[in-house]
Amino acid sequence: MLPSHYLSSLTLAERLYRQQPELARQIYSAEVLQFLQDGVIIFPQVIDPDLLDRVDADLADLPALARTSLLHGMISIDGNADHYEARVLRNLSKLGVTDLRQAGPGLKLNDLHRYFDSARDLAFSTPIIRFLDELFGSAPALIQSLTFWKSSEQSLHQDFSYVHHHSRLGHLAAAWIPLEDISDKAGPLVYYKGSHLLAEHQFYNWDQGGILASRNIDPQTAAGYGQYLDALINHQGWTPSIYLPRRGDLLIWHGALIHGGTAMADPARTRRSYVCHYTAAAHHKAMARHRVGEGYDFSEPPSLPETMRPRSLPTRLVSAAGRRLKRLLQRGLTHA
Ligand SMILES: O=C(O)CCC(=O)C(=O)O
Repeated sequence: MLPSHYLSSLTLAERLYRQQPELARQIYSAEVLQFLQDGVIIFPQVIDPDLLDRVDADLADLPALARTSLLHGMISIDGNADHYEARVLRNLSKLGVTDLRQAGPGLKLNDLHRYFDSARDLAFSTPIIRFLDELFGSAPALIQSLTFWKSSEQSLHQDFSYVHHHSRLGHLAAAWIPLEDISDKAGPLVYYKGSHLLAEHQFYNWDQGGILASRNIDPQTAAGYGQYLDALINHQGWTPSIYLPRRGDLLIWHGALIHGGTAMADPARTRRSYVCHYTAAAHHKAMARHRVGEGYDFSEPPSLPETMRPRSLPTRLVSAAGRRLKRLLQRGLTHA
C-alpha cells in the first residue's frame, strides 16, 4: 500500500476538509471539523456511568485466573513480546504471572466485547457511534477492542500501519475510554495534535515505499520507524498532549494520529482503559456481520462458554435437581 493509495482512501469528510475547507465547514458538525483539524476530539462526561459499572462488574472476575480458566483460556492477548507470546490469558501463568493485575505494562486483552455484553455496549455507545457515523458517512463497524489494566508503554505509532482489517485504510478511527480516573503516574496516553494530516512524502517507508508494518520486518526497519516519527515531530514542531481523563470521558482519534502509551512513573498504578478501533461497515473485510444498535460488529458470535452464561432460575433449579438425582442414583449403586 503506497501513500497515494492511503490518501485516496480517506473519508469524504477529510478529503473535502483538505481540499475545500469552506465547503466542509458548511456540511459537518463542529465536532467532526475539530477532529479533522486536530486528528482527535475529547467528549467530557458522555459515557453512561451505569454502563461503566456493568463493565467493572464483569471485569472484576477476570483477574482470578485459576477460578475462571475456561474463560481465560479463550481470551487472546497482545502487547509487548512476552505477553504476545503467551497468546491467551491462561498462558500468562507460564510466564510467572498468576494475576493479570500484577502483570507489567503492555498487556492488552483482545476483544472482550465478544464475551461481555457490557463491553459490547460500551464499544457501541451512542456518543461514539453517532460521531463515527457522521465522520465515515455511513454506519461504523468495530474492528477490535483492547482492554488495559496498565499503560501500554507502546512507542509512538500511527494505527493505519498496524490495523488493516478494512479495505479503505483511510477509514480508521479509535476510541479511548477510561475505566477509571487516569493518573499522570500511570503512563497515560500521549498524542500529537495535527500529526494525522500527512502529505504524501511524510509516510514512513516500511518496505519498497509501502506504509504497512509487518511483524516479520527486519529489526533495523522497525527501529527506524520510531526515529522517523521523532524526526518528523521535531521538524513539524508538533507538541505532545497528555490525556488525563476522568471516568466518563471519551477520546476519539484519527487512524493516522501519532500517539503512544507513556512510561509508568509508578509501576503499581493501574490505568484501566478500553480502546476500540473502527472502520466504516462497508469497508470491513470480514464477510459476516451483524447489527448492534446503529453500528455493525464483525466478531465471531459471542463465545462465552455455557458454564459462564447467566442462566434463568428455572433452568438452574432443573439442573440442580438433575445433579442431585444423579448423586442419589450413584450412591444407590455403590451401596447396592
Ligand atoms: O492506550 C495506549 O497506551 C495506546 C493504545 C494504542 O496505541 C492503540 O491501541 O493503538
